[in-house]
Amino acid sequence: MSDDSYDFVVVSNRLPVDHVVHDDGTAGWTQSPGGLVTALEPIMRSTDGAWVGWAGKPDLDDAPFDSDGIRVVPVPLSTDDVQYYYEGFSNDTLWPLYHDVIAPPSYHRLWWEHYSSVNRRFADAAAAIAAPNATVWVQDYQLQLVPKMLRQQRPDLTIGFFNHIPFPPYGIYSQLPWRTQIIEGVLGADVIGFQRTADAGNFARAVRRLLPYSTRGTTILVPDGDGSREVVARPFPISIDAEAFEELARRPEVQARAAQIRSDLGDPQTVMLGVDRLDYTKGIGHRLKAFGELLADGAVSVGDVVLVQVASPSRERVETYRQLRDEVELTVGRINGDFSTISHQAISYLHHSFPREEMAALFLAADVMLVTALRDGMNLVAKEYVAARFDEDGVLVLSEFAGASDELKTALLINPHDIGGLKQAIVQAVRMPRNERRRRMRTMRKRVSDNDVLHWSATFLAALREARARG
Ligand code: GDG
Repeated sequence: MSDDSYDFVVVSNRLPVDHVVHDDGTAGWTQSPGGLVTALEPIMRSTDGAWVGWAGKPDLDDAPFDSDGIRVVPVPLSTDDVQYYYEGFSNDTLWPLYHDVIAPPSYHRLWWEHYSSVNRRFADAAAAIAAPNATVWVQDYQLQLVPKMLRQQRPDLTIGFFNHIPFPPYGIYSQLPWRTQIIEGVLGADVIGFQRTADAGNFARAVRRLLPYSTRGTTILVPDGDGSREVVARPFPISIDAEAFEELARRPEVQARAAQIRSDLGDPQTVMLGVDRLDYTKGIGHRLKAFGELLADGAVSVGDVVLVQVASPSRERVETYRQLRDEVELTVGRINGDFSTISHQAISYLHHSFPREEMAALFLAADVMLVTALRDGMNLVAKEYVAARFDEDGVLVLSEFAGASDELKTALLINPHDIGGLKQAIVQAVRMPRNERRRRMRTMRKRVSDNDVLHWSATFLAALREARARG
């Protein structure tokens, strides 16, 4: 290892730090501690790690620097790159396509050109700092060409790729004009991780349809020189730092805040909660429809029940997201107009982001958590709710289209398209006896605590070590 090369390199679209400009005009960096940072921090520190990614604003060109024991290597993006690679190809082509075309994907050759050239820059940046025989872990759908580009430059590296979002069935995936290039890009990795068994299966089927490679179980044989290379493609369901989340929820000030939230809401019998990025994959409209109908039917009534919906702002420069915001806010306004009283609102709608402490307090305050995604890689909110409930109370209503439903089987599992079924589940949740709530929550808590995010990263990295040992 030299001063400027690293044995473990993570490559992701966004860096684990945010670029900020202070009031006095000077610029700096703040930590943005997401789940990925928590998962990778220990290994980053113990193995001399570097993180390659974008700082989140266009036209910055900062030199690499050290942040809390991690080497941070910014990849600059121009305004055009942000528009075409990030907002365009990543968020308006791949995101809707990979989420079962819930919204129509746009296909533009100019966007693809930027996607390829930006992926090339990420690969070059990683290749330049990886030590001989280093391990490089590439994250997510924005960077699917990076594994192959890296391998071409640096065959000595062990390369992992993890897809945080679903991988769609071939009938949908095959729409993509660049479907073969993307598959070949990902196959540059030694280990390819997905959230669910179904995603790994869809990927293997796409490989078989598009390329003459043989697959055996979770192994794909990719031609390499005169022979072939074994690529493993299998599920590694991501998770959260469950212990830290529980610790947060146990803090006296967070518990006091939870009680305050309930009292501010007028001490209803039932607080229901939704927490989502404002994204069309999250099924917010379906949830509102079911709740509105329950109010209209008289199955639940304002004063007894309130729905708190946190919709954190997301991708506001993409037109589909602007339309979604309009639709959601129109529906919330209609339901509140029809059912709220002077003293009680039907829906408390919050279009902001909150600190983690406030999230934990909301989870503690909520009798029923509604996760009604139409398609979701995992859904960490569901796991956070479970981790926060050290009191073994609370009911999780969970879409079977979220990856989390593979593990959280004692949630009330629903099909969000079946509004009748969703309404029944909400009523069941509201009426569920305490011992049934406890029994279901206990089982889910054990699962989330046994399979936390450290388990996730350790399992993936062990698979990478096995790949390296195979040679
Ligand atoms: C993608 C995949 C997969 C949300 N609002 C606030 C806030 N959040 C936090 C939540 C949670 C995270 O953001 C959202 O994670 P999700 O998993 O629910 O969803 P995506 O953002 O779509 O994530 C998803 C994930 O990647 C990981 O692989 O599970 O399927 O789509 O942690 O708590 N946090 C704070 N304030 C907010 O207002 N502090």
